[in-house]
Amino acid sequence: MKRTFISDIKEAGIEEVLLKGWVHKIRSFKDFAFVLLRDKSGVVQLVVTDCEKLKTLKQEAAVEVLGEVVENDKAPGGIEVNVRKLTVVGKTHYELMPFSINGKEIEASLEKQLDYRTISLRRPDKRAVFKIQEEIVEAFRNYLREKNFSEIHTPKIIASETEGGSEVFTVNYFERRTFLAQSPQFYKQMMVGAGFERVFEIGHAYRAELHNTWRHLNEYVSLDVEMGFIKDENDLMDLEEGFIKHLFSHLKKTCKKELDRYKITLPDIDKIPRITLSDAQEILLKEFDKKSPVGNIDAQGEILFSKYIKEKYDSDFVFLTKYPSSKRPVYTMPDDTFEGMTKSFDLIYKGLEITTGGQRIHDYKELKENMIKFGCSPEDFDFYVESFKYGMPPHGGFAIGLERITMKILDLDNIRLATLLPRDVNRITP
Ligand code: AMO
Repeated sequence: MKRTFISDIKEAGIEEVLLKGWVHKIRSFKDFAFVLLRDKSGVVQLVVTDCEKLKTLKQEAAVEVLGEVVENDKAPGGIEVNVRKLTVVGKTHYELMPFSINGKEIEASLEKQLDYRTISLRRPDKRAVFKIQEEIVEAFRNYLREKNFSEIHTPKIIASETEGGSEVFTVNYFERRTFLAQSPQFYKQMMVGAGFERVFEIGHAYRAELHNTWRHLNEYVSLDVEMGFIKDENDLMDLEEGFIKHLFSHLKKTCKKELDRYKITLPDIDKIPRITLSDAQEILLKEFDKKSPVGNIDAQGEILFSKYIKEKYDSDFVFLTKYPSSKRPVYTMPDDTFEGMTKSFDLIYKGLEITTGGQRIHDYKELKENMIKFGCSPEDFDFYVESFKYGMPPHGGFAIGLERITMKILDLDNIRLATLLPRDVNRITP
């Protein structure tokens, strides 16, 4: 007999079903028990009358069930299954669960949830986060493929760092000291030049940052885009704005249950405001008496500025544009019209930076000069700089942090809750 997923029982309309899943909860009575069965798609009530079996049945055992579907208004979802045969196919070997997983709220600290990740993820509400995440990836992929972007996979063990700074992990690669990629930056640009023109990558990025905060991971998934033959950075912001619109309509279609579970109503996206960094800094000072660091706004500034944008434009998103050269990586295109500034941007969503992007320098000589100006020697990046000799088109791109956008869509208060198996300063297991 073919297995039926719980969410399909009603639609299948069959009377006899084979179900597989875990024992979510047992409510025993004198000569029967209501057993809630959970699979990846939902929970259904079973009526079990085999008292011998019930004596040994434990919560979270993996089981297979043959039974008859009957309607019952009082049962969750309006149906229940009268069990004819129940077989334990995965025994339990615990005395006490690390924490209860069938209550309304999880009663375990974040650290404990992460220590016992396979247990906390058994909760449908915790797993719902990753359904949303899966659909973000799906929307990213189908939006870009539809626009003629090619999906690429670039190395994560690399010979030289790309984003500057010291936040890079080293790896022993046979006799050599190498690094874990902080971003696919150089490779995505090179592939534009290699003739793919438009590329995207969904892959891990590594940051040896010591920040142990609610928004930082040491390993995260980067949704990267790079596009050739652009006019300027506005083409990139248009592309990302289009993606956000597409994403929200995709999630409304595919994740209704999950969004409802988190009480999230996604707004219709129209235009995302684009404001220069220097204007944003002025607004922060004027409206909130908030001073900003040179060439940036800090985490509290991002929160206050988002508040201002929400009130003024009714938007959860805002692009901050024109960051100074001194605060952007060496590959960033200077802006001729704005002394000392670059054609770059950040996207802030509900008070958190989720994207950095911009136009890149595409001229070989200009790139080399900028590297020297930045105090790094072009020879160290030969493999990258070399590819600019052969007609590199004007290009640019951006990257979205997958866990950050997931966290913000669901209003989670810690990025670890949007990470299957987080890596942070203290955590390297499970
Ligand atoms: P940037 O370094 O700003 O830019 O990273 C892009 C986006 O990646 C996410 N992110 C992180 N998420 C979780 N933990 C971290 N430690 C972390 N660091 C970054 C954020 C951020 O906005 N090469 C450029 C992108 C480009 O210009 O194409 C880059 O990597 O959401």
